[in-house]
Amino acid sequence: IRDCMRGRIYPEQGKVQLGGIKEYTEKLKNVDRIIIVACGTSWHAGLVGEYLIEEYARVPVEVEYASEFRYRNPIITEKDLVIAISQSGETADTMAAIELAKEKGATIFGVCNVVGASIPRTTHAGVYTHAGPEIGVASTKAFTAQVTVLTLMAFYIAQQRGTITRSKLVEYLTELNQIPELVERTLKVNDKVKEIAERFKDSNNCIFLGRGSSFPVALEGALKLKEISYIHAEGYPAAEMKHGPIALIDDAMPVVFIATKNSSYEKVVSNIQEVKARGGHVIAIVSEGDVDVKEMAEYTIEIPQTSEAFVPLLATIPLQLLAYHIAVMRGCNVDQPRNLAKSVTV
Ligand code: F1P
Repeated sequence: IRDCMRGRIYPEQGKVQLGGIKEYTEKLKNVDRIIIVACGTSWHAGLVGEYLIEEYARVPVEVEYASEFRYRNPIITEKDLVIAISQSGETADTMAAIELAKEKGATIFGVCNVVGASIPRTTHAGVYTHAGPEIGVASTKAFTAQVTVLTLMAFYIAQQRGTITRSKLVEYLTELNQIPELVERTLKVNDKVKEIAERFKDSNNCIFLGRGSSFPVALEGALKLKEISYIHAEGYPAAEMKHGPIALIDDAMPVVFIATKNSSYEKVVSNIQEVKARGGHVIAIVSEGDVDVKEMAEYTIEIPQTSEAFVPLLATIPLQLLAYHIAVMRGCNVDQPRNLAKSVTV
């Protein structure tokens, strides 16, 4: 996250500078719609991006699975801005989605990790994530870096369009600048997460629930568990639970909530009560010092309090650790999960 922000944010001046897209300032000022295309974990980062760009820059955003987008006949025009997100920069579905959008005249930005990979070579402009090499197949630090870049992009676009005041930017960027230290503090939850992993390592299923920008975090928590522990896991918006998934809750179901003290806290608390009433085992990611959820949940994991915009950067970490510890305890190879390739090039 630190490498990703270096030279790009100036908290005291309330300024974001993104050299890779600076030639497109006029485009960003006038753009009517942004389409984000990506696969897997990168798609989840895109959903966080949607939340941030709509919230701060007030531009409508659509987030599409590249693997689906490329095969349908989507409406794209030269007015659109397409942001392709990919850790490897080689994912065939994302490449094909870019080609399709390019043919229709859209402007394409890339958010990639591997410098000089195929995607950054084919896009018009872009921002690198600088997360360093991802050793394991499943994306982890790349996700955090992608979310950081998308946060910077949201503030950058907001700055160009005047949808955010300088004083608000000073406030947000000052907080963002402190996120690397808060991540270090968050990593201290490791022993607690290990204890939770020990308790639930033999589960066959797991549900992850969150609201707002924590919904993609729930999706990512579920994907990590699937990818490296081979446990069937699903992420849902917490409010969607009552429309179906609630039928799955019984005393064999662990349910992981992202329940930090942000705008939807009260609503998440009532979702926790609904799960508890059906015998589900509640594991909750909460803000430091939380009292209410602590009384209700079987396990809580405390993370530092932040503005809603930055919750995904912290809340994802305990979920990645949970998937990691469960995988190790089940004897799975966390770096080389079965059936998965680092770059899906077909
Ligand atoms: C997309 C992705 C990863 C996943 C796995 C397979 O890759 O779905 O998110 O962890 O490695 O590919 P990318 O386009 O971000 O490189």
